[in-house]
Amino acid sequence: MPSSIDPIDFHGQPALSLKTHAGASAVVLLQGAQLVSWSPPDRKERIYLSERARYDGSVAVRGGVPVCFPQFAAFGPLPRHGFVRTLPWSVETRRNGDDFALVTLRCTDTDATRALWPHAFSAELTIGIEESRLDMELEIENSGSGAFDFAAALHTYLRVREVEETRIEGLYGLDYLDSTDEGQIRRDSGDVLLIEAETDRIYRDVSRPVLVREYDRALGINQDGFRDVVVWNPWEERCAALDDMKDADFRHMVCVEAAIVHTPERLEPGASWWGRQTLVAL
Ligand code: TA6
Repeated sequence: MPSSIDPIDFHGQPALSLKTHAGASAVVLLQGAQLVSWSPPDRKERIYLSERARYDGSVAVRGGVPVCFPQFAAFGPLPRHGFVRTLPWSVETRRNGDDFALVTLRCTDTDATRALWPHAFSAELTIGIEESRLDMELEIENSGSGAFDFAAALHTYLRVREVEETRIEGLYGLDYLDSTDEGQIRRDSGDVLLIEAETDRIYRDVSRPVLVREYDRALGINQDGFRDVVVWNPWEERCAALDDMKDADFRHMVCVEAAIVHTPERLEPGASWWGRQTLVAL
């Protein structure tokens, strides 16, 4: 079977199903251009998606890879994580060859977005799968007549078998903002990050790959253009307070996000920026 890209219905929402000859697959919702599933050729799912996620368009789907833009979290006056994660995106490009499948989705400003944030922009997300690799590239263009500043993230929810047995490597010596402790700036001093409590860290200026190791598999994560890495797990209490996540699900996920948060990016009229996150199943 050659690789393919097909429109599907995913919990009542329009989506695209990508498959490669080698057996890798991915599903991308048109709402938010949100990737909700990715498995490499071993067909083992690598992305966490909540069984209680809501698909009525009123909130972002819990899990997958929400796109955050032009604001991250509650660092500003806009809705949490900005507004593009709940907007309908259009399909711009689909390409597939023997061993890859790639789609580009796009969204632009509307009357509703300009009422919240008075700027003209276009956002394009290109998602590609090939062998054991997933690439997600976000491009933002300033299509208006004034400069703007923005924050952005690919808020990647990874599926792990048991979060307490997961080791995150590559963040040693880096400064991070600790959102669980009033935004204190701290320095990571362990060679491995273990998730054993609520964790919400925004690491600054990350230029090395991050490795997420489980006992019998690992995931390499690389990023370009994005400067920061966010690591999030809500742990027991906060997870129980989320009505779109099962109480015990904090054990089976950890977010490792490619982000621009510490220093927002400035875009002059006509200019564009891009950032990419690459996941490689090992
Ligand atoms: O990226 C971490 C974070 O900003 C956390 O603070 C946490 O709240 C999470 O994102 C999820 O945010 P959401 O608005 O999707 O519930």
